[in-house]
Amino acid sequence: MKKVGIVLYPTFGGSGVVATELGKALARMGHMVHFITYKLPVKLDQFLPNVHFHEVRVSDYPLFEYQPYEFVLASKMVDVAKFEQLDLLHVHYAIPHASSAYLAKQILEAEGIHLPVITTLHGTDITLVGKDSSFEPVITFAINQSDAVTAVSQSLKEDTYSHFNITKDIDVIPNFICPDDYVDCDPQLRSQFAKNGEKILIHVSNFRKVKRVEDVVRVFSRVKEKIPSVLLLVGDGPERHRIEEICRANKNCHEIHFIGKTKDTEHLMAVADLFLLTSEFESFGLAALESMASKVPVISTNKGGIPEVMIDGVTGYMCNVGDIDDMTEKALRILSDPVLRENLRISSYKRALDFELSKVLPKYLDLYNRVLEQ
Ligand code: GMT
Repeated sequence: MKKVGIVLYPTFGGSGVVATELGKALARMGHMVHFITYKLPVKLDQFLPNVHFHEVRVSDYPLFEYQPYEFVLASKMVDVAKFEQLDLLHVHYAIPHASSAYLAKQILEAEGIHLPVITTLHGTDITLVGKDSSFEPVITFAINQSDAVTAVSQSLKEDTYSHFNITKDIDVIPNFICPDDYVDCDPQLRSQFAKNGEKILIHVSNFRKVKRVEDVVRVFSRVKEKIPSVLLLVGDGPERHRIEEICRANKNCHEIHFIGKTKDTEHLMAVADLFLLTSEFESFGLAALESMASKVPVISTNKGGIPEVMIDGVTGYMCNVGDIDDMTEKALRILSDPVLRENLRISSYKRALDFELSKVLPKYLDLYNRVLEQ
């Protein structure tokens, strides 16, 4: 039995979901898991044996214009590591978790306690935030000082080496799904959205610019000219208001449902005929994998790690970023051909099973053992 600290973002992002599900799986195996972050993680919504949550509380001292979260986090890591006698600390997302972990490790070292640190890179920590040169020295240092580093795709591994001066080996451990979490289509729920038998397109994201949600709306607008359809937009974020304004201006709000944030994306995905992932870039594209696990084919872009998850013509189709014509043509092809759609549904699910938890978890456990033997 190992005692593992997991540091993560508790919000609706893929990195938080993966970190939480990993911790839950470790706890089910009998390991003692300690989640450390500033809010209860979205997917940690019920009591589970062997799971503990340690909230990082930043005091609101008026002198600080910016609250020193990194230091409070490092102090919490030290506290939990000492009193729960952690064997290792696994941090998800480099900024600021890897640098706070380095600080915690040094503090513990000074007290004669050795705490190995594993950093998992998820994507935007490297590709967007990480490329901001003001972060660069800290990220490079923190990654190089980690006892082990993983990336969620080969593409992200290569990006990390090309953007930063990394001397450490990076293991690629892909994201995963828990097949039991996915459900079949609920006809009643489906008919709530598709009252007259329309086709259902869906997009799930945090509505950041990188997701190009406007492309989703543009593809949908062209699809519905040919095939009666509705669009479910699930999630929330900086771009949502602008997208809502576009839909209002186009007067198609009655066909586009803004669902907002929900913990239960599985039931919504299961009612859809097609998932659209129009991102400028994805280090992995967990949303595409989740859709495939729901037996819903995907039209995605072909950037970053997406081609490591999607198989063109098998799980849906991949298109160039911003190629609305191609995305529309492929969407119409899928929506108008029930035999093709059924084949894609079956093969998407089959492909998703390549990433099931039972195949990915041993890779993390091997890494934990390796780090503990060092
Ligand atoms: O971009 C997001 O949706 C959030 C971000 C995160 O850290 O939660 O997602 C990144 O990590 C996910 C989990 O590993 C990947 O599936 C996403 O592809 C990646 N996002 C980007 O690269 C834009």
